Amino acid sequence: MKRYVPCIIFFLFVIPHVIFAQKGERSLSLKYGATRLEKRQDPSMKQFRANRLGAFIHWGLYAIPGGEWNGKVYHGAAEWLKSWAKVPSEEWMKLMEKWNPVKFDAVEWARMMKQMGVKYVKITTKHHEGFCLWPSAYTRNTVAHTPYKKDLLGDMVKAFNEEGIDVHFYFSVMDWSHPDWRYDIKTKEDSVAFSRFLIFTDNQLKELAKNYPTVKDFWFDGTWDNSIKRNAWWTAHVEAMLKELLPGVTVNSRLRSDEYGKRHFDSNGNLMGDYESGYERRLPDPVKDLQVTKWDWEACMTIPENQWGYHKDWSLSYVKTPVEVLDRIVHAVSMGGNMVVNFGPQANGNFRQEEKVLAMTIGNWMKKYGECIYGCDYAGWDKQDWGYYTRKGQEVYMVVFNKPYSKRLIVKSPNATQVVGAVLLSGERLEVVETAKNEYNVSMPDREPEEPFVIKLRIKEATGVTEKYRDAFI
Ligand code: FHN
Repeated sequence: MKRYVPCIIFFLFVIPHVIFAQKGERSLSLKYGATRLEKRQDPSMKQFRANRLGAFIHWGLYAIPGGEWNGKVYHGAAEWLKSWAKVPSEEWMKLMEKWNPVKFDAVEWARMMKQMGVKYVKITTKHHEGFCLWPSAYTRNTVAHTPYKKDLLGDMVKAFNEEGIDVHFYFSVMDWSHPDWRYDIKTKEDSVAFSRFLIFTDNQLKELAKNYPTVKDFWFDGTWDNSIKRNAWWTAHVEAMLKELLPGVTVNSRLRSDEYGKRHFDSNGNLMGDYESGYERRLPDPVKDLQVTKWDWEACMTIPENQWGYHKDWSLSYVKTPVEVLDRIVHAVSMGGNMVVNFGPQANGNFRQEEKVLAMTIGNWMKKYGECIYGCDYAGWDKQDWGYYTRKGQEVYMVVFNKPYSKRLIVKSPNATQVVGAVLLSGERLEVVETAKNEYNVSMPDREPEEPFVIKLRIKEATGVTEKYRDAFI
């Protein structure tokens, strides 16, 4: 009998916990799990949500080699070159001697981002390589010890803020160049070193919060290793520490682990941090994955298939067109998420031409149609093949990406919601024909736009269901 005791305990206690956890019901009492069950509704979080469109800037020493080391071009992400080419830290950090982005102009960057219509920019303060864009007092691996010397981060924060753009800090906890960084804690020595590393990281985070108090968000990365997962207390502590230092600040889910090593969502299935940050270079399915509309989330996207930092050869993978990037932006908003489009500036401080064109094209579209993005959310209407719905209060937007040969855009409204009119954002009216219960045809404009376009629906809610329709008896 004794032999079966562990099995009985497993089936009686562990399995039910796992099942409840998957349903997102509270069953385990967690010390380091989610701190709330609903979306945050304070002004800072509302602003984060309303912003909807952001830009990522991945900029660090990796921009100097641009994906090539000792004559060999590596296809992987350029910011991982140190790892692909197995470059020792001392050698990698010699790149600091060449860091001199003489063409960098923070004001120009901010103008470009403003023109693109982004409401916030996420800047890599420190990526996995360990090089800091600010003059940190806690390491030598900073911009202060390069020929450039000046505080790049400070200049960016100032310039972006002056354009009314919020600044978010990307921060990699994993630091390949710090002697105390560990992937796992296997020995007493690891444990001692890693404790020092966590103090070092706390100091850097406090320094960032203190020196750049207008920062609105911390976006953590490099937190997936066992060393961090075994220190769940620390992830909870960092979230609390930053929120105390910077009231209103938002923190992504990627920072957090609970005491069972569960990341993003705790062992009860509840979101940790303020918004989910697992959608990287991919998006939830707009029909099957509607559960994401229950929490805040933010996706990020590269323009080539997988290059965040500057890589000199973009021909090595597929490069998305501006319309494809736009499609992803609208897709995210239609499911209640934010989208962050990545840029990897060159080492001299210039953006590559393709990125400038993309930013300009998206910006021109946002100027005309941004009304269906900013402040918008999941509409709750069944997705149709022509594109996506977004919604702001009583305004329901159709964002049309695929023109139908029938010249009719099918709309299926939720129960007790009638469509009583449709207009282009220019004001031009479109014909609406009711075709069945809660089904309509909206006609295409006479002059069909040569770009994705937006139709605003006029709706009436809770006015009673039309009785003229009968379902078939089957
Ligand atoms: O390894 C990084 C990668 O270089 C890049 O910074 C992205 C951005 O989301 N995050 C990591 C991978 O998840």
